[in-house]
Amino acid sequence: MNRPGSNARNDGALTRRQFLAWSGAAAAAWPALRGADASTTTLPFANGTRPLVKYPQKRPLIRLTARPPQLETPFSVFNESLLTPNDAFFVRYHLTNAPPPPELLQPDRFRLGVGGKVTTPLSLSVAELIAKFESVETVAVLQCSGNSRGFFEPRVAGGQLGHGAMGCARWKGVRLADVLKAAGLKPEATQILFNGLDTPALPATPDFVKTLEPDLALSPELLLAYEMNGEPLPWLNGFPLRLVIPGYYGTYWIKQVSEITAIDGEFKGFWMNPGYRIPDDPCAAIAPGTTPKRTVPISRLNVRSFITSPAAGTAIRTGTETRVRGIAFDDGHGIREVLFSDDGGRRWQAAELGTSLGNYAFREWTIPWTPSRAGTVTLMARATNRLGQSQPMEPLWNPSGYMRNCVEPVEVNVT
Ligand SMILES: Nc1nc2c(c(=O)[nH]1)N[C@H]1C(S)=C(S)[C@@H](COP(=O)(O)O)O[C@H]1N2
Ligand SMILES: [Mo]
Repeated sequence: MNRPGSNARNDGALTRRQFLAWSGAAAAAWPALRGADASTTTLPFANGTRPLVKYPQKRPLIRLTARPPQLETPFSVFNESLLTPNDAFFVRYHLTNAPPPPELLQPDRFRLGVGGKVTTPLSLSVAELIAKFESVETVAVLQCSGNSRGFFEPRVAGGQLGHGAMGCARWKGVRLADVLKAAGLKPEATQILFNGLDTPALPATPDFVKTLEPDLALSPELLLAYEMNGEPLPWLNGFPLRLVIPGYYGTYWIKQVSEITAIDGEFKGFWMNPGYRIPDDPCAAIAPGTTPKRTVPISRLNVRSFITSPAAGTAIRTGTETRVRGIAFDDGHGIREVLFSDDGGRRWQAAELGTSLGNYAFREWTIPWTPSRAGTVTLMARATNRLGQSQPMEPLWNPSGYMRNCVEPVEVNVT
């Protein structure tokens, strides 16, 4: 299948013909969208075997559920480049009728509506958004709240994900703040609601609606994005328009966003409460197996780092220099330091940080390493951001399996 807009004009708006070029096959696939099984892979925890499945515009990805599509990026992709390729970027939807069918996404049909407590309600096509508002770019990590949930002990309900529900992309779009200013938020607006075109199969299932406080929604960093890594968004990542909220968990990054509504009062929707809440505690953690007394909506990313090379289980020869490589990120303060240990965390050495693609991006780090003794060796990385926030050595626990950020040991075989 063609990418949407493989021949798109540089302004990101697709012509009707370009849209039809990719959407025909997508529309045919939609009624029974489940991808084509390629092979299987096994994530490193109990019941971790998953099919690798090929979806439209995607290379084979690790499938967690077929309907709605939940696809995870194979971890080796994070060793290939700092920007996660569009065809390898993870996919998460909640509702059965997702992604929305291509006919709803046609350039002459899709509209973004802005209404509620505003002085001037708007209804705009993507081309009109691009024509009326300045476009800007930002490189930012998108990570699901439940990334790495499969490693929780004791285990928790929810998608048993490895580390592949994250990715870093260059997003291009118009500023949400500019659009909200054009609509004119009324002073009584206390929350802004965001809804996409995906819908539940049953009326009893709550629609996926998320809210932001006006202060955050008016921050110049938030985008209504129409491009990802220089191309129109893939269908499964929100084509033709999605919200980008650098530094915040993916749950707020509404895809196929079609309705923005300013309200007074507090939205009571399921996906804000009880959905996507964390213990009201500085570490978002409680004693394993217990229930939190108070919860708050999940918000900003914590600090994480990963070793992407060598991969777990790699055989390495004593006395041979290898370059250990990995990535680190936080919620936008920026990574200050990554430390590396080859003895299970007793001694640490500073790794070298690569070029920064911006404070919200994956930051590459490397360190030369020459193993000196044979056997199973445990490698570790630990990042600290510019606020001094770092990663715990032991995992923290909460009942939804959110925000895992402990040091992730990688065992290699030195021969
Ligand atoms: N319309 C819509 N947008 C959505 C969701 C959804 O179910 N529907 N899921 C959210 C969640 S929880 C995540 S983690 C991100 C995932 O973005 P991706 O599929 O592009 O990786 O989308 C968010 N936006
Ligand atoms: Mo998510």
